[in-house]
Amino acid sequence: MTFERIPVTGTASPDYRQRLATIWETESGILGWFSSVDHKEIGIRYIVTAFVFLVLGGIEALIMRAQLARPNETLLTPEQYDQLFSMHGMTMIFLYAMPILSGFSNYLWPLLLGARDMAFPRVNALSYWLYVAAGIFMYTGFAMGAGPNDGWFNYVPYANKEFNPGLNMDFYALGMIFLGISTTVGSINFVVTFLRLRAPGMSINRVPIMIWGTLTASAANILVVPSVSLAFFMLWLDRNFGTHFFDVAAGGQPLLWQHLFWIFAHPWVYAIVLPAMGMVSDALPVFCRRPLVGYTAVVLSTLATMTLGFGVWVHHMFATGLPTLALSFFSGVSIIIAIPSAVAVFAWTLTIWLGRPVITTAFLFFASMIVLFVIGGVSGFMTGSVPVDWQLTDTYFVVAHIHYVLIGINLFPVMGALYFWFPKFTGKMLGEKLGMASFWTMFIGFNVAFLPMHLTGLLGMPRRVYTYPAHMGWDTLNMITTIGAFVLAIGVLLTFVNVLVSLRQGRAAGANPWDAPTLEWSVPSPPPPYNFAVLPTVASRHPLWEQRLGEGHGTSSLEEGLILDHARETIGTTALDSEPDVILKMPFDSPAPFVLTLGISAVFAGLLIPSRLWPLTAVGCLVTVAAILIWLWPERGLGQTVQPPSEEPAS
Ligand code: HEM
Ligand SMILES: [Cu+2]
Repeated sequence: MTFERIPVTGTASPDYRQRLATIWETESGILGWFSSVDHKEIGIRYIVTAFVFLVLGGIEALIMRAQLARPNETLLTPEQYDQLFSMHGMTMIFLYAMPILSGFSNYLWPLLLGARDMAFPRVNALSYWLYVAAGIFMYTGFAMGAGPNDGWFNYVPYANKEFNPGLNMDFYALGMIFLGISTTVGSINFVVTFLRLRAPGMSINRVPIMIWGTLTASAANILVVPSVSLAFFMLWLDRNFGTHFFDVAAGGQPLLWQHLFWIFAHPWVYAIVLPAMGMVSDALPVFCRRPLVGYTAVVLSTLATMTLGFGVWVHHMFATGLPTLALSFFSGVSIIIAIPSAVAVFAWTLTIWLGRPVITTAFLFFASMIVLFVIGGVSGFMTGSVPVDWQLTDTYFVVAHIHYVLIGINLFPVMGALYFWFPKFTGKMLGEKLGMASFWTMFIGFNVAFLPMHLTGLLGMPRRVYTYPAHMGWDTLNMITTIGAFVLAIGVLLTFVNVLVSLRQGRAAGANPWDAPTLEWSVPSPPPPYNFAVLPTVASRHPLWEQRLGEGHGTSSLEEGLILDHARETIGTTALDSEPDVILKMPFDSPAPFVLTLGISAVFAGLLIPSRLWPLTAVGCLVTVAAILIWLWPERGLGQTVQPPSEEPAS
């Protein structure tokens, strides 16, 4: 071993726990709140913030649906509609769907892996603050009547200064680069945490599938976010400094925008579904009282989906006049992706089939995802085929498809995950009666809203239009869709009510209310600030089910393990076999990530009108540098050579 200090093995005595609690606790009060780097705190904040954005995006959607309920409606002007559908898409995709999964992952990863925090707790806090700030930044534009108004895909030349002279696109372009920093640092944190912080014995074939989902999504983010950041940077230069990247008249290339955007945005679709699929793969089996069928196949299919996912972006560009040979290739790959997705669907179905499912709200949300995923998959198959897509593209069929995919395999599993992990987060159970009511209202409302949209699309109603003439055969279908949308919204609301009620008077949950097999259920609910008193040693994929399954011969050790209490410490392990390797010193709380975010926000605000606001940018740069200095200031307590206390055995 490469330890400078040999860690002690033992069990957790009460005063050892007490010592850990003092070391790990976040200071109370407002300063503590802005300084906390605890992954659980950050995870909850991510989840709450993302749900706030879900509500905002949902309200935007309902206003649109009110406008579209009847032909020739004049509730909204075309410009208002443009901003609403752009903000809705952008909010749902970038400020809800991805961050909500980051929230669950932030909270759950260290617990699932048997660690005390993420690899870089301060970076974790930074990614949260940057996300909030970028969200506020883009919504500031909207509040000023200058929100993005060319769709979340933001095609040039509509987005060029010539056709869009306001600040709308500058808010969006800068906001996206801003948010990209958050995503990138967050993703790097996940990858390093995966490589170094798994409990001793958790070799890569014992990692929960949710970890694989977030890991592949993070790896993808690191590869593709630069593409979209570059695109938005070029757009910002075109708009503010007279460059001509996307200007045909000067030899620029509008299609370049679409390539750079979709090289990012298609894999992004997997980034917002693979972690959700992972949550289902881990949680669904708990209710079936048996392990997931085909662990290895599902892990490999996760990796395969992501890998193929990089190669299909052109299916969003079938109608742009690219050479047919290219179209055939991208169409082929798009359709092949159905294979790994089907592997996951078969694994879940078989798990239910072979198990004895306990029907709870969480189970229903997870099981319904299978149905919705199949429907979304079939329509995806259709739009993946070039000649069919030529008919369907830019009709409501596509709107139906994206919502089956996004709501079906992001929102539904997220709701399920909320019912499943809420007891761990809060120590309280969510109510089952309200839960069931919420599920059925959502499920029925969703299908009433979006199933008929396939027909509306087949009948030729174009998407992104703010109204339509009467007697095209679309009137009734649109009215049904709008009613369904409101029912769906009521269903979501019921879960929020459930959360509020349960926080006050929910039934106490206990450590493991679902009798689940993974490590997060081995600690109290909610977990103590240090997560694990002794660091667990893992001998199988289901440490808490070993007795029952005869797996790993019951040799995981959760009561006795490494004792680390010299400061904030956790154990670093090797990448493949997870052998203990080093004692990692974790940072203390610090306001630096928050201050850094303020600095970066000022920089971006200044760049909105670069010619006039440069002093703001300059101040922002100074604050940023100062915050980095505070962040990096050497702290004695972090050194690996810190003096060991006296109980260290002489070995
Ligand atoms: C109550 C639930 C929802 C309703 C009623 C709804 C409704 C709509 C409507 C009316 C549009 C505009 C269609 C058009 O004019 O082309 C739209 C677009 C869109 N929605 Fe939703 N939506 C809902 C939830 C969601 C969720 C949860 C997500 C993602 C997680 C999402 C993602 C999108 C995206 C990406 C677009 C495309 C925007 C664009 O074309 O620029 N929606 N939705
Ligand atoms: Cu795609």
